[in-house]
Amino acid sequence: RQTARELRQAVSNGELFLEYQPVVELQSGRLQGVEALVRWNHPSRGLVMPDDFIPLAEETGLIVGIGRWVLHTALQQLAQWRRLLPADRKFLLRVNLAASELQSMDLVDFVRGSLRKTGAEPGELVLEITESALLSGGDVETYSLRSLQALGVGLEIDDFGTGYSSISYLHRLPVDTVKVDRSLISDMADDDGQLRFVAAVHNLIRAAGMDAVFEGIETAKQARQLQEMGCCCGQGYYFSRPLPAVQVTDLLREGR
Ligand code: G
Ligand code: G
Ligand code: MN
Ligand code: NA
Repeated sequence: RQTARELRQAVSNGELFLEYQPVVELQSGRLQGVEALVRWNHPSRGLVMPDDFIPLAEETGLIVGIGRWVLHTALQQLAQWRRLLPADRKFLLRVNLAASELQSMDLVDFVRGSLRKTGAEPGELVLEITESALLSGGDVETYSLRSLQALGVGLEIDDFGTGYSSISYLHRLPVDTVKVDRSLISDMADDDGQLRFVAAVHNLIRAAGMDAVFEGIETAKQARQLQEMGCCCGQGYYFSRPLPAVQVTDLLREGR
């Protein structure tokens, strides 16, 4: 088990790195963008995945520094990809935001500063926030969300369907898109009831004025079913695992 001291050093020692998982447009098969996912290259234990250190980072408050490193590093990478892409090509960078990052008073200033320094447009950035973080929001969180929206940054509910998923909140939350949790689609391919349920969830999201991204797509059949529902975008091992930045660069060079 990792200690707080090790995790604190991980940031300053440069032991964290990012991978990027493609988000694919289901109709065209092209990349709509990528989600940045942090990993820890531990000096003795080797690769440590976020599920094994993000909870500790949240408990200790280290998540704020880690989150800023992630955001700035990913935006710098986006600026490099931007140089390869035609000016009119839409390409979105998704970054996960932990609940406690939203509570930080200067989050919005940091995001604004990081966008300016890297030259990224606010509309190229989407921040993924879990339902529970969105719903537990106090004044600071609400202020942060409204300010980020005013800045032009996209906001997305992450892991939709795993928290309370209160339908009454869906159309009131200040978010633009919904990332539906992979547990919702896992049985869809061989369960008609589940397939109808997923279609209903998609309709609900559309009725709330938002777009849905489905994650955890592992088979061609799931991808086709979601495409036939008219879903915009998806993410999952069927399309690609999380990749090192250079491999995303290769995909973009190939015109994907
Ligand atoms: O990369 P992987 O699929 O193992 O990610 C597991 C979990 O860790 C996911 O829920 C993801 O949201 C979270 N996670 C990955 N990178 C980050 C990050 O940079 N910040 C935060 N807050 N969570 C992350
Ligand atoms: O919670 P969040 O959506 O941020 O986390 C994304 C996590 O989901 C990452 O850990 C990523 O490795 C994982 N993931 C991405 N695609 C798939 C998939 O198709 N199947 C499964 N089981 N996990 C996936
Ligand atoms: Mn996510
Ligand atoms: Na998710």
